[in-house]
Amino acid sequence: MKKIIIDCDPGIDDALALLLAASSDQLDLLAVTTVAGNRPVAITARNARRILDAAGKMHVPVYAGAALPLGYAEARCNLVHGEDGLGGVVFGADRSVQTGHAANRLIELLLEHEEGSITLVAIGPLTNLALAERLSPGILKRARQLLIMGGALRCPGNVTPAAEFNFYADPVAAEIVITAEASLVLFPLDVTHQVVMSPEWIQSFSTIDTHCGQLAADMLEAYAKLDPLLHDACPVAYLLDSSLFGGESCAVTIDCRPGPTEGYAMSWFGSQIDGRKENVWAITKVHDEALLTLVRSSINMLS
Ligand SMILES: [Ca+2]
Repeated sequence: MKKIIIDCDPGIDDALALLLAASSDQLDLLAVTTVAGNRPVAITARNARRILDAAGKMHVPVYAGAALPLGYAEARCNLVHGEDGLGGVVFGADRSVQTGHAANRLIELLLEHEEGSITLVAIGPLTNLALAERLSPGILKRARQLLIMGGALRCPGNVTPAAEFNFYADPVAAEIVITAEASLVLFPLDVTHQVVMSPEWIQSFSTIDTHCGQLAADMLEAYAKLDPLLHDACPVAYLLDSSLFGGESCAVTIDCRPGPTEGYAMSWFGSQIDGRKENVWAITKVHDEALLTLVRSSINMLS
C-alpha cells in the first residue's frame, strides 16, 4: 500500500481524482486537506467530505486549510465548477470536517510517518504545502514524492496566456514548493490538455449502475460543457500506473511579480538548462485512451 495525502480544492476534476484514489486498494489515503481554489476553503472542505463519504471512505479525515493565498487579501476563486463547486449535484447529509489547520496536520503526518513513506498529491493552489514548509522548513523533503498538478510550461495558460490556474491562484506558494528541494513530479497543462473527455466517454458513466457512477456521470455532464479536460486525476493515475506517462527533467521557477506574467512557470529543458538546478520531473506525455479507460474502470469498482 502506498501512503498518500491529497491536497485539493474540489472542484469536479478534484472529485474525480478523489473517487479514483478511493477506488484503489493500492493506496492508503491518510488524509485529505483542502485549500481555497475552485471555491472558498469551507466549501472545498465540505465537498471533499461529501465525495469521500459517497465513496465509502468515511474514516478518511478531511482538514480545511488556507482561505487566502500568501500575500493577497482575497482568494482567487473561479466558478468553473458552479456555485457549489460540484456542478449542483445532490449529495447526502453533510458531516463536519476535522478541527485543526491542514498545514499543521500535513506537518504532523509527515513527522509521524517514516521519512520517504508518504506521497503528497497536490491538485489545487499550493498554499497549504507552502505554509507547511514555512512553519517547518525542510518538511516537504520528508515526503516520498510530491505529485503536483499545475503550471503551463511550453503551452499557454488557462487563466492568462502565461499562467495556469493553480499557480496563478498562489504564485508565491508555488515558488516555495517548487524550490523546496523535494522529489517533485509536475503534471502541467502540457500533459493534461492531452486528456480530452469525449462525449462518449462521459456518457459511458451513465451506464454504471452504482451511486458513485451516477454521481460521476452527473458531475461530468456539468463540467464537460466548460472544460472537458481531466486535469486532477492525472497524478492519482500516475500512482496507479506510472507507465501511462512520460516525462522530462527540467528547471522551473515561478514568476511571482504582479502583472501580466504573474504565475507563469518559466521552464528550461535540455541544453537550455545550462547549469541551472533541475528541480522538476515534468510529465509531458500520456497514453490518453488508456488513462481514460483506467479512470472509468476504477470508478466502476466503487459502490
Ligand atoms: Ca483542483
